[in-house]
This record gives sequence, structure tokens and C-alpha cells, in this order.
Amino acid sequence: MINYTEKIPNNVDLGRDRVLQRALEHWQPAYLSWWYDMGPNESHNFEVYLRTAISVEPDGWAQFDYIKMPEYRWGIFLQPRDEKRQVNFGIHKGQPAWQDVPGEYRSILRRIIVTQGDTEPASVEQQKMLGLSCPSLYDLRNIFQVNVEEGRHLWAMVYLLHRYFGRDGREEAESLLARRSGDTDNPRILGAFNEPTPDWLAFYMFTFFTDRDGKFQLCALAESGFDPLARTCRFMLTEEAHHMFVGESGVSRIIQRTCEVMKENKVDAPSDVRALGVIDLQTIQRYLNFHYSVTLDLYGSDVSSNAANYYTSGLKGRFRETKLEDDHTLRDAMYPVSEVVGDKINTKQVPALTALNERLRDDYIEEIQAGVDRWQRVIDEAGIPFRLTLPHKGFHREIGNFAGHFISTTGEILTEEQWRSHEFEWLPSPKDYSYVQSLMSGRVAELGKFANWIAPPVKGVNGKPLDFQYVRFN
Ligand code: BYC
Repeated sequence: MINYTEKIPNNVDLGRDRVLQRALEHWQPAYLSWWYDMGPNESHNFEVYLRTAISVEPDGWAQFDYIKMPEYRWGIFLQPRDEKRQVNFGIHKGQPAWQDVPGEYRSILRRIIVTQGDTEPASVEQQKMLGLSCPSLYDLRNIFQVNVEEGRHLWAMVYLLHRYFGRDGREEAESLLARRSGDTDNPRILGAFNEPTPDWLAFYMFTFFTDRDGKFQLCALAESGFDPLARTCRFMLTEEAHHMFVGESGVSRIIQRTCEVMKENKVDAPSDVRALGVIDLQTIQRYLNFHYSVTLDLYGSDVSSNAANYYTSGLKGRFRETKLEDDHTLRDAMYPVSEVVGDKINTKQVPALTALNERLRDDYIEEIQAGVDRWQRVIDEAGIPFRLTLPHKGFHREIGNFAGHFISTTGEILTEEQWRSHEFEWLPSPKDYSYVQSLMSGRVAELGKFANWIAPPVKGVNGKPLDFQYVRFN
């Protein structure tokens, strides 16, 4: 059970370690000040119907109630320890899982934790303004839920930094509050987290595509031989599931609404669709292309000695590592990666150990494809002859073997000039962004009402009706 009587709710017996408790209590006001500054705009007085974790058990861990976001009980929740757990891969396979940081891995482990931690506040910063243009109270409540939980994920990483990395860890924890998404001087660490999230279509795409990178990275870290990291990530994953649901269902509801309007009015040209105040499927495809390609970059280089080191040292595993049936050291295994040679994309076999980023990216793509297929069904059921597709893996990439090449959505290698002449057929143009934003000029806040460009969800939150007061503005 989680102890809520303390200043920092936790299930790690924080009260027993006074030094650590004081360090975190010192960080807490800095965190709150960051939240006031960079959290959802003009929302501090709202009462939001939010879920809060009350136990770490898979069933019934959450409690729903109205809460002002700055008073949300951010805390430290780790999945219970399994005394028999071992390091399950790499050169230390078979040793008892580490309860402390092995000295030789201190700096790379800290780096992984900092990179993970950095994404959490970044996403809150990216979404800061969206509450002002929400399509309904239901959606407003959902984005706030996502935001407070990303804040909690930052707490999760900061706990590890404070608890296991001494002074360096405390300094890193401060830097996590100092970097800013999109800042030229002090940006967030990974590319996608410096891109703007300017509208709600972008938000749903982000939570579908980029939060799912979060899922896959957390799954890989949940296999870590460093047990506190594994246990932290396992609990974070239960929260992550809701974020991906918000994204997938959000895009799906936009598609549904567009299809309804297209059918009712017997139109299909994008300009006619737009004239009816909904988002044309072509624009949705361009947003998809953007968020997919930017998120693929988050997996790092196709061939990476960093990734090999993380694995060999037992720090970061593969997706579902313990369910895979092989030697879990990858001594002789090979894995295919793509590379651009002249005007062709070739596949070559490389040592699987060095291709772990690529493998995780491939696992991710498989799950993404299934989600896109579900969106497609909405279009098919409406009887509209339009296909949503994932662009080629090499399209619009800035990290890895495809970086620096100009590859079309269908995988042709083009010159820069050729590519630029198609750029806005493939990616959202400034005009697309301004059209989408023109639909979202204000907040839809009447009970049970939804903006014209999105269908209502199938059901409300926690059994509540759609016309429930999910947010009280005070
Ligand atoms: N942008 O060997 P390489 C989430 C750097 S999302 C900028 O290719 P490695 C969430 C790299 O740092 C999940 N730089 O990469 C979602 C390295 O720099 P140095 C976040 C990049 O280390 C939504 C160089 O390029 N979690 O939770 O194998 C909302 C070459 O490195 C990028 C994690 O990512 C990039 N995209 O892999 C909220 C897990 N990619 O050494 C939250 C922790 C690479 O030359 N992170 N570089 O200075 C990792 O495991 C690894 O850092 C990465 C990169 C997989 C990201």
C-alpha cells in the first residue's frame, strides 16, 4: 500500500531514510514551481476528476476524485520486490538482480535514467497550451490526467537519481527541471521532445506514437538487472496504457467524425471536407507521417555500440526479454538492418547485439501497424475508399542509417530537390497546421458537448456519463 500520510506519498519506506527524504523534500518545491510555470496553462485552480494511484497492485490501484492539479499527490511507487529475481541477460546473466548500482555501470545507468526522465516534463511542456482549445470536458480531463502522470514519471526517475547516485544524481534532478522543450540554449535531450504539439490532432498522434515509444523503452528498462529501475518502470507502464488509449481513441474519433460528415454530405475532396469543419483524411495521413517518422528516430541508431553495451552489461533488455527463447547473450546472433547504398536501400546482417535499437524499433512498428489497421477499419466501415498507411521506415529520418537521405513515403531515394517538391504532400504544411488550429480556436466546455471535428467517445471515464462535469473551472 502507498503511504499518503507523508509529504511525499511512497511505498519505499521513505521515512526510514532521512537524508534521502530531506533531499527529495528539497526538490519538491522546485518541481512545483516548474509545474506552475510549465504545466497546463491557466489551470491551477481547476478541480479535475483525476485518478490517483493508491496501491501498486494491478487491479484496483486507482482512486478517482476531484483534485486541483498542483495538489496532485505525486509520489514514488515501485512494484514490490521479487527476492528471487535475477539479471536475465548479458554477461551477468544468472546473478541476483542488483539492489544497488554496480560501480562500473554508474555513469551509463545514470545517463539512461536521465534520458528517460527528461522526456516526461518535456511532454508536459509540449502540451502546455492545449487545455485552452479542448474539444470537450472529457478530453480536457484526459489531457490533464496524462500531464499529471508524466509529472509522476519524472518523480519516478528523480527518486532513482536521488536514492542511488548521490550528489551527481541530485544535480541531474535539478537539470531535469531546467531544460525546456524547444529551447535553443537548453533543449530537452531527444529530438521528438523539442517538436511543438500545436493542436489536438498532434496531441492524439503524439500520445499514440510517442507515448508508445515510452511503452517500448520502459518495457526494455523493466527488464533491467538494476532492480529498482525495473520495478519503477513496471509501475510506470500501468499508467502509460491510459495515455496510449487517449491517443488511439482520439485519432479514431476524429476519423469517425470526418467519415460521418463525408458520408452525410457525399463529399470527398479535401477542400469540400474542410468546408464542413472537419479534418480531411489526407491531413490526418500527413500528421501520421510526421509523428511516426519523428518517433522512429527516438530508438537511436540502427547500429549502436551504446545499445550493445547497455545489453551486455544487463542494464537494458529487449522487449519481453524473459519471454524470448534464446541464449539472452546474443553472442552469435545476427539481425538485419537497412542501409542506403547509392540509389538503393539494402538489407545487411549485423551482429544482433549492435542492432538492438533497430530490433526494438521493429517491435514497435508491428504494434503501431495494428493500431493503424484499427483506424482503417473505421474508414472501411463508413465505406470510404481511402487507405491510411505507414510511410517507409526511411522517410523523414534524422537519426541512424537513413539520416541525410531523401526518401519518399514509399521508399524511393530522391534528390533533395525532388523530395522538397513533394514535402507538403507527405508532411503537414503551415497551411494544414493553420487549418487544424482554426478549428480549435476556443475551449468547448458545455456539459456533454463535443467539438464538431471529433466524435464523442464510446463511454465516459470510470463509469461516468459523457455529460459529467469532468472539470470544474471555479
Ligand atoms: N534525438 O547509439 P545511439 C517516453 C544520440 S519516450 C537526439 O544512436 P543510443 C515518453 C544519443 O544520445 C522513451 N539525440 O543511441 C513518451 C547518442 O549521443 P552521444 C524515452 C539522439 O544511446 C511520451 C548519439 O545520438 N526513453 O518515455 O543507443 C511522453 C548516438 O547514439 C537521439 C528512452 O529513450 C534522438 N532521437 O540510443 C512522455 C530510454 N537518438 O553518445 C514520455 C532511455 C540518439 O553521441 N534512452 N541520440 O552523446 C535510451 O535507451 C537511449 O538513450 C536511446 C538512444 C534509445 C534514446
